[in-house]
Amino acid sequence: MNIETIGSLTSSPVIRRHPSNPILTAADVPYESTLVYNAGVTKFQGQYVMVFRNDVYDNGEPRKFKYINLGLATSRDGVNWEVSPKPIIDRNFIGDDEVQRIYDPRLTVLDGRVVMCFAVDTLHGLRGGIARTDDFEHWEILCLTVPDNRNMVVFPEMVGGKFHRFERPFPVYSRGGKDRFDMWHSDSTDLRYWGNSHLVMAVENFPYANDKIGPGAPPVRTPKGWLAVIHTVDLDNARGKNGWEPTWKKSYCAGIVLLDLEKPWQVIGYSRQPLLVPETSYEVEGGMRNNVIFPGGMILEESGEVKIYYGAADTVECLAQADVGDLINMCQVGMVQNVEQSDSGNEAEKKKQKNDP
Ligand code: BMA
Repeated sequence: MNIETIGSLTSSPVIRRHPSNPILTAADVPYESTLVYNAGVTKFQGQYVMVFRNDVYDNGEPRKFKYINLGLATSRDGVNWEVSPKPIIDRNFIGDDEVQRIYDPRLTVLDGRVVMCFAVDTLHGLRGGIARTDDFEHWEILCLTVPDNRNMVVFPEMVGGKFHRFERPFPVYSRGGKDRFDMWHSDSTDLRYWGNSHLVMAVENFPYANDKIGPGAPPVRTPKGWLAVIHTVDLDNARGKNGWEPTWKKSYCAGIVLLDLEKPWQVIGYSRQPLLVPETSYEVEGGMRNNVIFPGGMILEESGEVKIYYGAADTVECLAQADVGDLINMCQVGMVQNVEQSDSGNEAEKKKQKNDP
């Protein structure tokens, strides 16, 4: 398969990795744990709350996968975390034998309650789940999509009388039979039934992605628009063994997008440069899958500081910070109206597909 390779990328100067990174690892977890990453993070009832993915391998040995569960951690400052004594969610969460794994949680506080999106691997495909809780103990399952869908994030408030979510389905036939996965939007009046779907952005819109894009953290409201962090993936067949994965050829970065406050499926602007690129040792070395930055939490502080939480190398959880004005400026440099209808995106895609036999 021919692909246009992306080449080397660098992180934006506006983003600062926290000096305490990684802020959560398996060593912080008081139960069986090998990899701690891809957490959802929010502020709830006066503290920071994190639900993290905990992968367990036999003796911590690569390729001896045992199970995944989700753990809970709380923090007063968003940097130092205390992990609850037991995991909170495992594959029995939904009460369906089809379910193999539940992972990649994202948290939104909506009407004073916590809404969690999560990925569900089943025997018949990957489903996107939405559940709601007040205490991280009792949950109400609201929605499970048909396959294949993943990376769902729910907005923190209703807009135009509707709930809103971003999601990342896996179209295959229409996208050349391979990864060309894009970010979509749907709305709902009850968080259970979703529709009115729109394409928000496609992989070919991003000069630094050639494989797929998807929602990262639930968007935050700013005066200029909804600010959303996304993940972007580039594939390079020249990449060899990378981490524990024998044939890992992908690299995951974070990107930043600004969306219309009233019509959150419409892109106002987005940066043509990545926000965060795998560069530090905990992102590029010794991980399960090196070169992965997978954002799942974004918090806008009153000071204007934005905290972005991300899984690094599918192994540890990290924090990066930026000023909200800088992130908005990055998007405004790349202003664009109605990306989903842009011909240039379609032309770029046609060109790429023509190059792929
Ligand atoms: C994605 C998901 C994430 C993971 C990433 C990189 O497709 O499976 O959970 O972090 O790949 O391995």
